[in-house]
Amino acid sequence: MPNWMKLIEGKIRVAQRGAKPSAQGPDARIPPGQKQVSDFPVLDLGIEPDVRPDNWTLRLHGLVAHEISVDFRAFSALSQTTSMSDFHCVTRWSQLDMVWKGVMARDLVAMAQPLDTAAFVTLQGADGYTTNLPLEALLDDDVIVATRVLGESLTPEHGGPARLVVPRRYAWKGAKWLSAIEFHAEDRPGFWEVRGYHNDADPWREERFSGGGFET
Ligand SMILES: Nc1nc2c(c(=O)[nH]1)N[C@H]1C(S)=C(S)[C@@H](COP(=O)(O)O)O[C@H]1N2
Ligand SMILES: [Mo]
Repeated sequence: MPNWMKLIEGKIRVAQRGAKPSAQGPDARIPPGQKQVSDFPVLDLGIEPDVRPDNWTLRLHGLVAHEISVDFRAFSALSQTTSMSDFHCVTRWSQLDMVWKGVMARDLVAMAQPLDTAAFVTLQGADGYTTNLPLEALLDDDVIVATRVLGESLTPEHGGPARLVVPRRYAWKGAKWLSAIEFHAEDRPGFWEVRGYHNDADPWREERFSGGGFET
């Protein structure tokens, strides 16, 4: 069994048991069932792909009028935005006031010009990871393809050179080492979504797992 499979087995078991709804905590900025941290933990499949600024590219393809592929130099020449948001991981930690810098996802989408039939996207990481979103969610004004966080370049373990950040969803929707955004007419559940994680992943509605079962 490959190493990454062992690493995720426990998380799959938890997803299949489901989670009891939690009470809202005292801090209105912390979603139910979450605890505040400040050490920005690392969470992934345990596969760190060999992507660096000199070999990274991001491709937008599928149901688009203009397929595009940008390398790090071209990406850095696009209009850069700084965006502050809170980061909520389904494993129950939240880190507030993350400051991300990069290109708004909606600016990249505008370059590719999705067809009218495009309604969902797959976000692909260079480690083989995938996750899915409605196209609409990618267009929110806080969704960013980030190359920097808290004033530093993104480290490889946090998805550098570039990763997606989707503040209104649990953090698994933000693919690290973002390598492609594919546009589809139909929704295609990603790596965790096919393994029992909730398709929508709204931390405020505590959409952790899709099964109705409760954690024991
Ligand atoms: N490519 C890729 N992106 C990924 C993951 C992964 O395994 N591979 N893990 C996701 C999960 S489960 C979480 S909680 C966040 C964690 O981001 P961090 O390691 O920067 O804290 O990345 C998400 N993006
Ligand atoms: Mo996660």
